[in-house]
Amino acid sequence: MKQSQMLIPTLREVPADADIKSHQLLLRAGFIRQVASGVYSFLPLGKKVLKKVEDIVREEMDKAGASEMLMPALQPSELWKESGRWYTYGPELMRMHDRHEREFALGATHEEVITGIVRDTVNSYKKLPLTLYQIQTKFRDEKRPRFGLLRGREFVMKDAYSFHDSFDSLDEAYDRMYEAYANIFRRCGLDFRAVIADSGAMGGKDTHEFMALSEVGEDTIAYSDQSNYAANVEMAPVVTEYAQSTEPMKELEKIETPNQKTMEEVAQYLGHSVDQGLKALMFKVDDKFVLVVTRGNHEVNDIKLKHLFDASVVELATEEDTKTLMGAGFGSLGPINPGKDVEVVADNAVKYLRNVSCGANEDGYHYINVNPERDFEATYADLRFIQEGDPSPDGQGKIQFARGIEVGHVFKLGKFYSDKMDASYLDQNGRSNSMIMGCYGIGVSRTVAAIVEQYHDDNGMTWPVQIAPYQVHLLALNMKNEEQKQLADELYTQLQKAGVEVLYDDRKERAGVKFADSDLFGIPLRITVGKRAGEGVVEVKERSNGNQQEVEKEEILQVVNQFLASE
Ligand code: 9G3
Repeated sequence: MKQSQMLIPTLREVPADADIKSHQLLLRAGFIRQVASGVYSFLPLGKKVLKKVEDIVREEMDKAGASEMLMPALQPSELWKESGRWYTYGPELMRMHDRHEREFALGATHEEVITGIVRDTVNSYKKLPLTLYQIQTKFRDEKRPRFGLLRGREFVMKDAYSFHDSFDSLDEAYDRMYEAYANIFRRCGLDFRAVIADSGAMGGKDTHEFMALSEVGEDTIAYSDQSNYAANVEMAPVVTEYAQSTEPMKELEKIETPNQKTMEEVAQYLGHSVDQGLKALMFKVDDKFVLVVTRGNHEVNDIKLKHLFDASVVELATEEDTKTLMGAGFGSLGPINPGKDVEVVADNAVKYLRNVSCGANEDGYHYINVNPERDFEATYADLRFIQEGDPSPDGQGKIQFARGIEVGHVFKLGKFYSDKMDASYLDQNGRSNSMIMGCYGIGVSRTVAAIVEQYHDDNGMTWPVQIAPYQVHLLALNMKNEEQKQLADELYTQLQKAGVEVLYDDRKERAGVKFADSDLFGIPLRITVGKRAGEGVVEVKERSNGNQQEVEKEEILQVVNQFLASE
């Protein structure tokens, strides 16, 4: 394609609100353009890349036995009322009325729509298993869209759904999808980990997230330094064996600790390290109030708390509720004589401690010489976030942290939707059963940004060849010079005929502008027609490593094919 005929509005300056590389570079290189907060257009070069990722996804989905379809973004509220999610989702679910005042959701995901279709069209075990997928635009009204394509309000997702008459069949589909995802992200050139994840509000049990490693990722991965164990930090169980402290128990004492609020302040005031103090936080777990006790140096893992109570909503209680229940504010809470309507749970790391401190449930007072086995009742459980250095849950090595961008998520849904929406089938005994489901998502537009996060340098993007918008960037440095123009035109025609994807910079621009744009776009191989055009000699340069060589025009096709074959 000739650049003189394309729209590639490059920007000199980085937009103020773009504070990660992928957002900055995709905007500056004219690959995307913001229309509204969290809403982007894909301009020609960006669209080319998006399509490359989609085509890889399509190939692997088809290979995994899934059939592509396309569902509407406009979803009648009736379906979401059947699943109950019309009422459980808040402002994130974009809703609208049509001209007849009928209510619709703009599709954030398609469990309801696909279950509605399969319920009405599949009624026998003979028709199962069935895996369907689409690549489609999703709408989620994020409160704080940010990081460009990484967290948008309209984005491209591949979502697949599978239907089964047994959990074994679901396991098979799940494993095939898992494998397909690994192929997809490998072919996209991503450095990724599949991590054990939390199924969130989706119900179901097993789920894995595919995380592209990146410092700007919003998720934290806990992985073993000696095995391939990896989990979203929310899910990683703590398997540390705690030993009973052998320190003799001292007499419990109540100490005045005026204006000492934080764990650090109290520990310093009482002259002990933070991990010798108990932290007590009040949570609202569904409609119950729960005081969660951990060591001062640990953090409460609210996902583990949610699973402990099998709750739907877990949030910190307000200070007001806390004062009413406990007679004290946040900085003075403790498990000794808690409010009567408060359930006390404690992390396993607390159980065998001796002579620690905790809030006295009286503002400005703490207890010292607190001994859990003697001084308070609590239900013990694994309630803290795992920390770096903790033993890996698989018993091999120690846990390290990394940050990741969630680019894929696979779920075993079970009967969550088929029960609610009566998607049933007759088994071989003629009995009616709810179908068993799986669902599998890839953030396609998010994957584009994740690739840029892993493939860029100070001058711009450095696309892997299989994802790049074009394979070759052909620059004629001076289009007014007849020799250069002629040689460039000739090479352009020859490369296109050979099926090479060529972007031809035939603009009447200065060489410096052309080189800077070329570095920014990140097309893997650059051919520059310049001063030695008259001798039929051009320069070939690899974008990723800067290797360059002078090449006779007769050798060009062979050099290009050799490069493409080697990537
Ligand atoms: C909503 C809104 C946001 C949502 C959802 C629904 C996330 C929602 C989870 C999923 C699960 C799977 C199929 C593909 C793979 C992921 N955010 N999820 O269901 F209404 Cl506003 O989307 N869906």
